[in-house]
Amino acid sequence: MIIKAANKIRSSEITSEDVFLKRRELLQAAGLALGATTAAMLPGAGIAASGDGPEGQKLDGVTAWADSTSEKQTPWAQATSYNNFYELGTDKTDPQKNASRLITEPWSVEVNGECAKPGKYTLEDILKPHALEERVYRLRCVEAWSMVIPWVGFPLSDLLKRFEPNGNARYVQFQTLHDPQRLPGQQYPVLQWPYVEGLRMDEAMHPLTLMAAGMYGRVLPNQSGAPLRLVVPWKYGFKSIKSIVRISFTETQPDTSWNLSAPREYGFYSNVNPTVSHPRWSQAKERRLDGDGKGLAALFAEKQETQMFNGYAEEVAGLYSDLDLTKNF
Ligand SMILES: Nc1nc2c(c(=O)[nH]1)N[C@H]1C(S)=C(S)[C@@H](COP(=O)(O)O)O[C@H]1N2
Ligand SMILES: [Mo]
Repeated sequence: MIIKAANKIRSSEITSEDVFLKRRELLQAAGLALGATTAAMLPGAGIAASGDGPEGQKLDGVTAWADSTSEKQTPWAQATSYNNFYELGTDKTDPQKNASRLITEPWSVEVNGECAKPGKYTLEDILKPHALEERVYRLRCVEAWSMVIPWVGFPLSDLLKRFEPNGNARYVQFQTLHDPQRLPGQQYPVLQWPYVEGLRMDEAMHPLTLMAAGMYGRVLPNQSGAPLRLVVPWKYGFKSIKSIVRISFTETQPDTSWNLSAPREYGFYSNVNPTVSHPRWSQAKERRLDGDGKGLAALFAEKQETQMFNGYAEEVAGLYSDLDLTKNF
């Protein structure tokens, strides 16, 4: 791969990066940037992946899902060094640097709201009844880059059914761990913490919606959202909330972090849609991160067309037949 000199990159290729560069400048101006050296090496069940190949505990008994994409996969080294996880820093390379701060043991998930089986479930309670599947999905960030990742998990619907949602449950909200020691980015007001996301109940119960506990055959590395994260492949990446500690069944549409932060730019639905531009940049194309570089080398990845619903239109378009997708973006 030819690495272009920075001054030869057309501005149209880097528009999406302006956003995070600007956020970093703002943070630095305020004296709030996360130092790369703040990450203390503390013990924990999760891992802070930093090498070239898959690291972490191997997951046993994983079966291959029949409908995985056969597109070239994002190499592990790239998938774990170019991340959005603002609780571990706002630069793409920060989550890897700060990953060891996130201690994931013990871990529990609180389930509440409109269901018959609310309560506090340990990670083991959550995982135990479910057979693990490997599903290779595309994940596309609203910043116009995408990856192809072999996730390991199980359908979210199988988990939600266990809590017996009642007739009032029309939505489900998810919340990330709130702990500024283990997630030091929460010491800075970049977003309202904790990070929250939500789905309509039919979206949550859709067979493509995955609760992931691993990737590349191993437990999730911390920067990827250990120990439990959502993967909603037809929606922009920010819907795929990481390090989940709470699941709430609600009657009304729940708050979501990016909608709270910038409602004009990020709607509740956030379906990947090449025909609806973000107010500040196009969504027609994406940089596919499937090369060999690490970290910011991703900025030079090849561009390709973005597909409606990220290529999952056949499966999910029917969920939105009653909605005007330019209004419900
Ligand atoms: N808690 C939390 N979850 C999050 C984020 C975040 O900042 N905090 N970023 C989101 C965004 S914008 C994207 S694109 C994906 C990135 O997932 P990846 O790092 O595994 O590629 O995580 C999403 N989940
Ligand atoms: Mo994103």
